[in-house]
Amino acid sequence: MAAAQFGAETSSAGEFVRQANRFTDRITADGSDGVPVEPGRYRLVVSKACPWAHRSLIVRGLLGLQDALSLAVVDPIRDERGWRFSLDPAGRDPVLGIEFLSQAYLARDPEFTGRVTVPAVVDTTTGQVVTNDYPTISLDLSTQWRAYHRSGAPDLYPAAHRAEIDAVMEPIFRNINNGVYRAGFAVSQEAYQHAFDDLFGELDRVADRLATRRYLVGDSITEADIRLFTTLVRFDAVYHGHFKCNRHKLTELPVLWAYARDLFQTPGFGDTVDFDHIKRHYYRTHHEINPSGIVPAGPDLAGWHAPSGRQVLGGSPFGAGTAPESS
Ligand SMILES: N[C@@H](CCC(=O)N[C@@H](CS)C(=O)NCC(=O)O)C(=O)O
Repeated sequence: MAAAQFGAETSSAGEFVRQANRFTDRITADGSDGVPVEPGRYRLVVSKACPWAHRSLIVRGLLGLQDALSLAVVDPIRDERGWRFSLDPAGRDPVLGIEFLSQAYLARDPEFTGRVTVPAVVDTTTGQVVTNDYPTISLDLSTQWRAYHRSGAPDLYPAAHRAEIDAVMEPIFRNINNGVYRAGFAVSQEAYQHAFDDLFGELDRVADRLATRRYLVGDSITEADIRLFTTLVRFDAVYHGHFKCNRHKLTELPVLWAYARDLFQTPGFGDTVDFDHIKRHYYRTHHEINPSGIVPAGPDLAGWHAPSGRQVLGGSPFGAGTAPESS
């Protein structure tokens, strides 16, 4: 949205400064934050276009939480009223009975004036949004919803590796996940260049790390890989052109391209990727940077299915767990 992207979230130096997440209640096993884990009570609202929402979609599927936590998917095209449930019959979410995600935000806080964002978790008993705090949504699915994980669910945030996972994820968030937005939404040449340098510097560092290890931390997939994947999978389709992140395409970075393909071909990853939603969302809703709204026809996606050759690095995707049946 114009006002948000080039107004409240733009610094005087022309940098994109992401708004803080407004609702941060945590749904916990012991209910310590007032909202206890309860199967069937909450609804995860995602856009398949959105990298932050995509994390929670992947985690929910890998952990087999589909029956415990239901899913609503918004239309990738926001209109001036924001995210819409226009993919659903009669344009309403069948569980929440609302047409716009903003209704759940306003049910929680009638004064809310920030950006209405996905992912969001809504309490179906009140119709109110509980949290839009994307970093904790996915981690809490791993740590707080254990009682409802499928048998064989992987441990995506293993206690023994948490410090390392957190340390690896921090610069990935700053320079890569949010870095592409900092490049794309910069409104000064300096701010753009800074974001661009941070982004490709970090991609180079991460590629070095992944040259000899199949996954970012330990021998199996963790939350860190999921967070990196959701940006990499969008890279050539949107960030390279639309956000001007064009030192290289992902397909020109051999280690990262093979790593991303390896994950894409892992059950629970590629089957959650919707390139149509991704492309239409970015190119058609960021009017300031793509006024024509033309959605590029490329890139050719066939390469995502080429073998990665990464198995030789060892490790196993789900550690002591098993692959999900379908996400
Ligand atoms: N909640 C975070 C991250 C989630 C986020 O930005 N989601 C995007 C989609 S990728 C969104 O919902 N944008 C709505 C808007 O810009 O109005 C934030 O506020 O920055």
